[in-house]
Amino acid sequence: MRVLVVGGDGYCGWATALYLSNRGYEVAIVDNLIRRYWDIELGVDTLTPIAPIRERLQRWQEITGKVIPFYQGDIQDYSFVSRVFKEFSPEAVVHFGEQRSAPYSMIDREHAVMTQVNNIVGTLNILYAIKEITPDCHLVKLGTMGEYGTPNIDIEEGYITIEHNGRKDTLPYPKQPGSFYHLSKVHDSHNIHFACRIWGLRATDLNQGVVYGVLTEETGMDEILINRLDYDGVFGTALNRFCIQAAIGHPLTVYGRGGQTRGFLDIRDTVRCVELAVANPADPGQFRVFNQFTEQFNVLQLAEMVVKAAQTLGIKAEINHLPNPRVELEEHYYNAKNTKLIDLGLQPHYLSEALLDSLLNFAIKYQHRVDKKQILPKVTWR
Ligand code: NAD
Ligand code: USQ
Repeated sequence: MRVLVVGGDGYCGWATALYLSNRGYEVAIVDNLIRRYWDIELGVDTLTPIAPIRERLQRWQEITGKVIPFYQGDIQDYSFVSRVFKEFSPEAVVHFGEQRSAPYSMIDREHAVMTQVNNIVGTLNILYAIKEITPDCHLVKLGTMGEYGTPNIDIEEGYITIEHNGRKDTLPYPKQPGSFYHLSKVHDSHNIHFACRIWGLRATDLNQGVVYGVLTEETGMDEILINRLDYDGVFGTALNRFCIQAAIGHPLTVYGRGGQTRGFLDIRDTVRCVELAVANPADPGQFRVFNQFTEQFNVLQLAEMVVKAAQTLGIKAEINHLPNPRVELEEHYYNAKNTKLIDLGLQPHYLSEALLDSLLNFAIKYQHRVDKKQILPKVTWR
């Protein structure tokens, strides 16, 4: 099957492109490398030294004999998108190619506008390219668990059945996202749902939780294939940040009380979930939503697990409750469903001492690359 991985130079996209290629899918990558530019804009860098995309792909070919064509361009440019669709004729598109940091989207008006235009226009162009060029192609779109927010009722997978004034319907689950970034995902979901309804497109929205970890079978094959691992206050995410902070002796940055609960998953499960969605496509006209996470934790629990794992490596880590730079509930009910991917065959890698050890050791190996000035959060929501 021909699979186009949009955003294939990024954290989830790179791991997924190699995983699918290794399993015999014919993969091509689209990316405009803007993420590497955003790092430069912010003066931050990944913990791991990532090679230029063409060098990465060359190495992959040398090791496996598999060729992954690379299309460099911006999916906001429809002439570029349509050229790629005509040339590659994808049977599935896995779309990771967005600005994905909540803090980045909250820096100021320019960054909020840029995030929403980039994400919503890019996705719309992909929807039009599918409709006009490859109408049977299945869109697998990366959404986020953050679309739902933290409601005081159970979170369903995309839809909820409601009885109102004696009538009953199954409707899109209410959305209460927590940043202009998370809002861009809500807008995308509405556009994709609409395109499925009016044009009969097939799509799966993967509402992914926070991803952790860095190694997958493929990215661990060679130093040149190494994946990115962000630790800074804008692009770094909770558990990855805590491990790197512990490794360099920085107090763990729990925002506020730390009762914020989220869904989490190992990057090895990200790649598998995407494959499951690709291998089991939605029907024409169907807009499926899968909640893509394997476990729920609150951030204080995660920090405590990292402190404990660090101790066994002889590192004394401590937790610092910082004033929360975000506007979010710090104590709340949270119970999200996540059975659809399990039903398709996902066998989760649950968070373990072994994974924390490996992340801590990874961070120790590259600790000389950490810029301590980039750890504390600088962007506030207010
Ligand atoms: P990333 O920033 O590492 O990768 C995104 C890639 O998309 C980058 O290589 C970037 O250059 C590319 N890109 C962005 N805009 C583009 C455009 N207009 N045209 C072409 N390429 C473009 O992000 P990630 O962590 O790999 O996340 C990938 C997707 O998964 C995102 O949509 C994100 O919202 C979603 N997601 C990520 C996480 C997580 O914890 N990392 C969790 C849930 C959902
Ligand atoms: N947090 C801390 N300390 C930190 C970093 C974060 O306490 O040092 C807290 C945040 O306040 C928040 C929670 O941890 O309550 C998660 O924050 P995060 O930065 O790890 O993740 P988030 O901003 O939600 O965004 C990440 C990805 C995004 C994806 C989202 C999935 O960057 O692309 O959509 O995870 S979800 O959280 O399910 O919406």
